Amino acid sequence: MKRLAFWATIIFFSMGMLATNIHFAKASGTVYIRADGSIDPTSAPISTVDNVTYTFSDSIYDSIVIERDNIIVDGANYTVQGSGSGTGIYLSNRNNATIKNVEILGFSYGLRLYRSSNIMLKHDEMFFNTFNFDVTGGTISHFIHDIDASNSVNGKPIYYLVNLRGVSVPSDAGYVALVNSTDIIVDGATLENNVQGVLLAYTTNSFITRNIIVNNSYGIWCFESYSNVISGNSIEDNSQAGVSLDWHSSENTVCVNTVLNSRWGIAISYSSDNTIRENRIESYGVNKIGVYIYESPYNIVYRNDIKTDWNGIYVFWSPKQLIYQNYITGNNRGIYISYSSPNNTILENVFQDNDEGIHMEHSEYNHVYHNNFINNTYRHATCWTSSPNTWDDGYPSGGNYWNDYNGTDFYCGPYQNETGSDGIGDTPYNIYQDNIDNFPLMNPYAVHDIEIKGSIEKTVVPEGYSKQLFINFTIANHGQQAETTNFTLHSEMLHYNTILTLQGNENLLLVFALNVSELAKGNYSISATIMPVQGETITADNGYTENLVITIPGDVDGDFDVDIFDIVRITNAYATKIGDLKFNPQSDLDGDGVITIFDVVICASHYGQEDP
Ligand SMILES: [Ca+2]
Ligand SMILES: [Ca+2]
Ligand SMILES: [Ca+2]
Ligand SMILES: [Ca+2]
Repeated sequence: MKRLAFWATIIFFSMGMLATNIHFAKASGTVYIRADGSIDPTSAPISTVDNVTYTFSDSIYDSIVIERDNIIVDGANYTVQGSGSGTGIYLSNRNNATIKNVEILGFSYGLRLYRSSNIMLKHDEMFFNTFNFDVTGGTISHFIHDIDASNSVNGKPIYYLVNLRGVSVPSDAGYVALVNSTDIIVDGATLENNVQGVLLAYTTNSFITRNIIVNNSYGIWCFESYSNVISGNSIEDNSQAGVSLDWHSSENTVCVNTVLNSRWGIAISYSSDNTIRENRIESYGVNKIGVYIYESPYNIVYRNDIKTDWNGIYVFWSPKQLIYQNYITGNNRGIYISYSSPNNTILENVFQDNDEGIHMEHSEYNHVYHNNFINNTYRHATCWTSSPNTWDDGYPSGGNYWNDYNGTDFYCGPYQNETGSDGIGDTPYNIYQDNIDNFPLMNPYAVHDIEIKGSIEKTVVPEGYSKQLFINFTIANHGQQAETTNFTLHSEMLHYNTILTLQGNENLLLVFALNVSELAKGNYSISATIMPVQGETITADNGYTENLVITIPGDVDGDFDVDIFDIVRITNAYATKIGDLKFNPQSDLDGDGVITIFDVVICASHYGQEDP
């Protein structure tokens, strides 16, 4: 099908505006620029006089493989054209090469840089390749290249950012790479037909949002990249992974994305402490996995909707995941825990209409409780392990709800021998072989979980700041029923305490205006808590703390001096306003909601001051 689609595209294209550029010439065989400088075959329309600069004298209708370092390949605006397979130009383990003025089309892969360093691309155009562009490697030098926006994929510029901080990628991007960079925003681009839609290598604190990322091999590929946020993207039909967090890519957050039809919706490999939340992940077809966790401990997966024809969540060689409040439906196996994946905690999920809810193999000390197992057609859970896992949380907390449990509830107590019902079945539920839920729930488990999120207007505030400083709290009830909690705000400026009642699934907004004008220079802490409600297990999200710095006017980064770094922060956010992703509230020194020359003036007028 793929191939047919490709030719349909080419035919359409050949009837179009660039028809004269298309020649279906017979493939001539792969052309090599050999390590010794020779061109193989010698009949290829490439010439060199110094074995350094290689210039095309005609188009080439097959692949080119470059085996020599320290060269310049000048396509002289000719094309390298394939017939639907192979790679246009391939550089593997090369150093210091320039490829310029060439059009590459009609291959599976247009231009690939594999474990190569110091490559310059100029005026190269890749189009109508299944995957136009690819950069892959294993060390930082494999990603340090000089590739500017004169290069394009499908007519859109490549933005290949190296060693940058605090910039936004233009939304007309066709391919985006962030290398050894921090504080970068990729917002609103449509990225398609590359090996990576977005490549992050050695990149931190960056924000990938509201992009459409389709028909790549990897929608977003993160390598040695941490503390990035991937949020609100539409990630579809990427053949390998929608999002891949690979090789020491830790502490990233992947949230509120739609991830459809990839082999692995979200893949985590050799990486820890990532958060995967509130995504819709669906894939249809054999061997498709919603969330794939491979050799990666301590990731948190929650409140996702996961629906695949194979494994909803596949945990392989990975201990200590926390998987909760996911809606896992219609999978072959809802969660598949395999090969030495101990100590995972699985709670408060719904497993419905899967062939199997949970399938465990060779993995011990997993703890599964407070889940709802409903109409899983083959079996609710299967467990092939040498010792059983734990399927309840003791008494009276209880185990799971199994919709085919047919026991009764006339008794209570840890031995279920005292008169009076307690919502827990009087006899254990036999899950599989030695695996037993000692305290099966008589009714579906009802989630009790409230959460607080806070956001303060600015965290670095000039001494004597005369405006009110606003702090917002959103308090969410993730359960279906009303909850009552005690809210407490602690700060130097204000102590506040109140009882709150939230209806099922309600979000409540609390706004406080703090007066900070009297505060002396220094560090202050603001914290807020909501008291856990009855039956609440997830309590890490019941508190908020933020550090507030009162400092010299003009000090943007809060280190108690006014220097060039403060000026740079202002200029990085220059001309932005509240609501813009690049807006930095710390840079808005006069607090008028816009970063203007007046903020620069304040900074400049205190320039050189430091404290103490
Ligand atoms: Ca009972
Ligand atoms: Ca909570
Ligand atoms: Ca400073
Ligand atoms: Ca301002």
